Formats: sequence, C-alpha cells, structure tokens
Amino acid sequence: MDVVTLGETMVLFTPKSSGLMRYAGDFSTKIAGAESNVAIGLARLGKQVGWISRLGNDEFGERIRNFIRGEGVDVSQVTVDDTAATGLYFKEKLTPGELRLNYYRQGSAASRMAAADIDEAYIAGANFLHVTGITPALSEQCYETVLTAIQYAKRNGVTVVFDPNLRRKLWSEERARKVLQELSAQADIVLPGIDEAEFIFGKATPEILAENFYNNGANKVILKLGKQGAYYLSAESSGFVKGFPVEQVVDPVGAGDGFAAGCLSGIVDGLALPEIVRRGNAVGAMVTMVDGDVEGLPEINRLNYFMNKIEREDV
Ligand code: KDG
Repeated sequence: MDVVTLGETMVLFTPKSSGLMRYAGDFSTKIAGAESNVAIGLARLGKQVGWISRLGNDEFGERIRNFIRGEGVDVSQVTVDDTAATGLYFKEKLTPGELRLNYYRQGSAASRMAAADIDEAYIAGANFLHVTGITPALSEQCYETVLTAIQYAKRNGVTVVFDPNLRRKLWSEERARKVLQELSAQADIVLPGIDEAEFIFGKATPEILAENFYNNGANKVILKLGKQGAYYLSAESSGFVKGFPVEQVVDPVGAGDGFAAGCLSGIVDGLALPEIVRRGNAVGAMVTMVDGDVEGLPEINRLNYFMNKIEREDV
C-alpha cells in the first residue's frame, strides 16, 4: 500500500437552486470527506490506497462504501456501526460566489471511530499515513484514534502526512489550535493553508510560518497560498511554485484535498520537492473547475495533459 488514510465521509447534498436552502426543492447527491477525497485522488493517479472509517448501517453508508471501493480504494478496514447514522453535509450556494457548508454529523457513525478500529499491521503495510485535523475534531474518541494511528505509523517507519484542514464549525478555537499544533509536531510532512498556519502560529510571512512548522518537528512543509501557488521548505531546499491559472472556478471545495493528493502522488513517485508542489497545484486547480468535491480529481493522463497545456500556453 502506498498511502493509508482515515476519516469521515458523508453524503453531500447540493441544492440545485442558489439562495437559502429553506427554499430548495431539488438536491443533487454526491459523497465527500476530506480524507477519502485524498484517497480517491491518489487512486485516480494510479496509487494503492486504503481508507479507514466507520459508516452507519444504512443506505448512505452503502453508497459511500460502494463509491469509494469503485474508485479502487481499499475499504477492508471500514467498519459498520449499528447504533449511529452516516453523516450528511449540505453545500448551500448562497450567491454564485458564496458557499455555506452545513454539517449533520454530530454523533455520526464515523464520530464513534475508536482506537481499536486501527489495525497496526495495516498501517505498517503502508509507506505513508495521511491524517487531517477534521478527524480529531469529531470526538474525543476520534482524537485518540488519530493519535493511535500516528503512533503505529511512527513505530513502523511509516511517514506521517498531516493536513490541518481547520473546520471551525466542529470545535472551539482554543482546542483546535492546541490539537493542530500537537499533530503538526508529530507529522513528518505538513500541508497547511496560509490561514491555517496563521491560526496556529499567528500572523507572519509564508517563510516564517513554514519555519515554525519545521522547527516544530516536520521535515517537509508545503504551505498553500491558494491560487497563487505554494511555498515549500525542507532541510535541502526552499522556494515558491506558482499556481496554475483556472479558466473558471465552478466549485472550490475539495481543492486542498486535490492539492494533497497531487503532492502525495509526487512524493510516492520520488519527485523533487518543486515538482511535488507543482503536481499539488495542478490537481488543486483542476478540482475547482468541476462541481463536487471529488469529481474533478484527474487521472494521470489528464493531469499531464493539463500541466503540459498550461506550460505551452505560458511560453
Ligand atoms: O475538504 C473538503 C471537505 O470540506 C469536504 O469534502 C467535506 O470532509 C469534509 C469536511 O469535513 O468539511
């Protein structure tokens, strides 16, 4: 296995009309969850990926499992909870450019994940463990589960990748800051957005923020600056890689997960850090041009085509 990840995936409802959701009659349904978005992105890029989670014993749980399995992700470690439902999430388009995410996930099956759900041998069989700051925000038990997965990774030589993915609706600022700082200190590779970095360490330049993560324990830091690109820092090098132009942003949600999938695929392929970041930028950009959190994730041919096309146009 190249990468193993764990987290909650929900059924995503998007009203077909814009404006307040109370007036919406028709919804489209998809699936979404930061960690499974990354897993699907990696699988589309030809990587071997596993996703650990808990689903409700319900039709939405079946849908999620079938979809993720259908994308080629290993779901053998997904358990079913008979006493809690699969989480839901609604993406309200208030105006063409303004989205509001509404969660119905409190007490969900995934929020009841437990350390006992993690099989050490499964983690040990991977080269990378990818975790985000969403899972520890779901419950105390989920926080313990993430710590356990990291502990298993560390004692088996598995590289830990951490994306803070700050979701303010899920926990208090104080608790979020403490846990995000703690988990970034345990990770080998961190992928924060600039806003998340400032949330954790206070306002500063990208260079200083990246150094904060580095001094905190990470050996590779890739700091996302949205559509502008990303700044990277490791013991060997540092620099900035410009983002790819996007014709029209259709739906920005999931771009960060696309970025993570692009970077991780580059890391698995042993690329140099600037090339890793370039892939992250490209996948992130491609995700924003398609509706849905995972629908825009490219296969390797499309990714190469997009990167080469933009490069030719740039000359
Ligand atoms: O990263 C995109 C996510 O916001 C989305 O897919 C849903 O996991 C999700 C969350 O917690 O917001």
